[in-house]
Amino acid sequence: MHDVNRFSIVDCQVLQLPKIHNRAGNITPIQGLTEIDFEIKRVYYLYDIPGGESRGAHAHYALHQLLIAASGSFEVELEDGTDKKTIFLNRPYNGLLIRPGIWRNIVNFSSGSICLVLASEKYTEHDYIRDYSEYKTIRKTANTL
Ligand code: T46
Repeated sequence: MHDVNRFSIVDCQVLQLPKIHNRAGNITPIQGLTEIDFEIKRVYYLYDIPGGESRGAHAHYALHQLLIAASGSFEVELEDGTDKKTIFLNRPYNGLLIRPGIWRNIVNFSSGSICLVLASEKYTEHDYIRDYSEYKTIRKTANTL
């Protein structure tokens, strides 16, 4: 059984991550099941994003993710089938938790920005819902049960 109908956008919050500072710069460590409530099975990052491009436009059945603006800034548009909200990320010590069943669109990347992602599962295309009308049907069905 997957978690696609378990979460709403209220469950997608910006976490304040640790920042260890000294005069030579900063370090932000993130450990699975410590700073975030899942084990990290995969790390990937989006970079060299051409101006005006967007990423995402899908939801996941089971994946939990933490998105970090490791450099620069971008906006994350979130939707749970009912409500929407937009989160602006521009600090490497903030991370946006995105839960299963949340449609996301990542837009307005600043030049040279890097979106670092920590994921709870290895990559599988079977975990994606890439069709928006299918997504709406899945969430609507859940809301009427
Ligand atoms: C998400 C946002 C933030 C892989 O082979 N392995 C991977 O781990 C990933 C993430 C992607 N891919 C392949 C699958 C596609 O052929 O890379 C290609 C582009 O993937 P996608 O169109 O899903 O990329 P984004 O940037 O739209 O979405 C990605 C993640 O897929 C998604 O989970 O939340 O970044």
